[in-house]
Amino acid sequence: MEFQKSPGWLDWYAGPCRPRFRLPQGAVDAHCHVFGPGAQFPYAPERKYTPCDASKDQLFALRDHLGIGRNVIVQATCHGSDNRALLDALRNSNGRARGIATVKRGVTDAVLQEMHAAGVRGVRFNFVKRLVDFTPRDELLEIAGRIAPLGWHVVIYFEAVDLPGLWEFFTALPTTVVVDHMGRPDVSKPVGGPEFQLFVKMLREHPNIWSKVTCPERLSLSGPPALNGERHAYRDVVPFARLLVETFRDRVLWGTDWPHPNLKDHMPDDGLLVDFIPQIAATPDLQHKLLVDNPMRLYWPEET
Ligand code: 0GY
Repeated sequence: MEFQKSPGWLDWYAGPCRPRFRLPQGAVDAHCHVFGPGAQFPYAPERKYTPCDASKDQLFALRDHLGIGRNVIVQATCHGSDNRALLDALRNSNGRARGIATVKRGVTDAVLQEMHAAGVRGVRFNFVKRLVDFTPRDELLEIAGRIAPLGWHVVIYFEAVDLPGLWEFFTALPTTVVVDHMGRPDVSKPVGGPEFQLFVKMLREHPNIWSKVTCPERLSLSGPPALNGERHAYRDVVPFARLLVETFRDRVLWGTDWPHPNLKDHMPDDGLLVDFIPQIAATPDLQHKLLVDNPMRLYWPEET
């Protein structure tokens, strides 16, 4: 099948620099995706965007180029609940990738078991309205109840303004819960203001909730260095990520978000995203927890 990518969509950047920051041995990219290729793994009819292809081989090449050890591949909404591209990537990773799937109510135990064998360790619930249609809460709770006995967790994606209405649902989930992209704060608002502090309160009061400190390129208003002439990229995101890394040091994860879906103003150089890490995790100890200890405990507990 031929797919035409959505207008304005930027392709991922094929010439990333080699990072100056030396990642610790075995660092995990805990948030990335594969897209298709559409000819082999068609995009879902219900998708809200059509991406450019981004194959498992291209992801694994980036992993090796950046000095990353392992990946956690997150099912992207353009594939709906058809997890074939994800499973294919996991099965071809030599055990160096785990996955987060999207499933529907009624998924059979046999399918869940098959996914577990391939390396799936969680499901994603998406509340970002431009990406997905609404799914009733009782359906999500039913899915959470089904995956909990497998030791899987729930990944949630939402925007900061929607947290008050979602709070009760999130804090009632029976599993470990991992929040994508710091709950998408509006970084033009103060880090100590009510919006981000509500998110911090949720983590403080609920030790089963973790956060990815990902996507400075998506959240930033100050932008990358080439646009604003500053030495450091994504300066306005730093205080948010840093606060989480320092306060919840055992519950934070880092990832590239490659191939960076839905970016329309600039596409980051993934090498520079690696160089961003010391700004948000300033000591070798914090870096090791963020990049190795935490993701290994969550995704490869048998090796820790
Ligand atoms: C991300 C962010 C986005 C997209 C998706 O599954 C997706 O389509 O997650 C976004 O558009 O903000 O995590 O990749």
